[in-house]
Amino acid sequence: MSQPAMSPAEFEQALRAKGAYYHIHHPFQVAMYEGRSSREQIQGWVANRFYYQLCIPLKDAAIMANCPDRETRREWVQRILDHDGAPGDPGGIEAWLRLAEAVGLDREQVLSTELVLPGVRFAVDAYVNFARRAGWQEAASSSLTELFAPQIHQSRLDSWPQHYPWIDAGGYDYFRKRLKEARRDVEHGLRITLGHYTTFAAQQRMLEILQFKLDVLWSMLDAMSMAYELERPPYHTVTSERVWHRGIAL
Ligand code: AHQ
Repeated sequence: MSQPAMSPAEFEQALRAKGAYYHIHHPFQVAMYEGRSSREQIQGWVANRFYYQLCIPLKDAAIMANCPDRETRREWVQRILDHDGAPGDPGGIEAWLRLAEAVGLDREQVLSTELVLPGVRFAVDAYVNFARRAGWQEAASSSLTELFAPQIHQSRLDSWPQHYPWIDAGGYDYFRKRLKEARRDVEHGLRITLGHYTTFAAQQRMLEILQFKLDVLWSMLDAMSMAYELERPPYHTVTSERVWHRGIAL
C-alpha cells in the first residue's frame, strides 16, 4: 500500500526543510559572510560563480525547449532575459561582470572562464545537462533552491561592504537585482511544482531532485575550498600552471 500524497502545504514544508542543506551553511560561504575571506578567495568565488551565471540561460532555454505549454514559456522566458539582458537592461551576466571588475578581476579573463575549476564546471554542467534531458517540470522544480536565495543575497549586501571596503560598491547591484527576481522565480517554480507532483512517490523524487541541485551548489564551493583555502588546486603536485580543460561538455 503506497503512502498518501502530501498536501501542497505539507509538500512545500518538506521542500523548505531542505534549506538545512543550502550552501549558505558551507564553510567557504560562511567565511565570506564573516569577513574572513582574502581578496584572492573572493576573486576566486566571483570568477567561478560567473560560470554558473553564464550557464543559467542555457539551462532555462533547455527547459523552454522541452516545454510545450505556452503559458509556462511566457513566464519562464523572463529568466533568460533577466540574465542575458534585453533592450535597455544589460542583464545579470553583465551585472556579474561588473561585480568581477569591482573585486579587481579582469573582465576578459572572467569571460574566458579560464579560472573556472574543473569541479565547478562539472557541477554546473551537470545542472545544465539535467535540465536538457529531464522533463520540463522536473527541470523547473530543480530551480527551487531559490527558495533560500533571497536570504543569501541579502546576507552579502549586509556584510560584505563592512568586511571588504576594497570592493567597489557598484558591484553589489547583482545581489540587489536577484532579491526581487528570485522571489518572482520561486512563486512560479512553486506553482509548477506543487501542481505537478501529486503522488507520494513523485513528491519523494522531487525532493531528491532538489537535493541534487543542493549538491551542485555545495560541490562548487567544495572545489573552491580545495583551490583557494587548502591551496590544493587540480594538479598542484605536478605544476602551478592552470592546465585543466576549459570546457568541452556544453
Ligand atoms: O544568482 C543566482 C541565479 O541567477 C539563480 C538562478 C536559479 C536557478 O535557476 O537555479 N538559481 C540561482 C541562484 C543564484 N545565486 C546563488 C547564490 O548563492 O548567489 C543561489 C542560486 C540558487 O539558489 O539556485
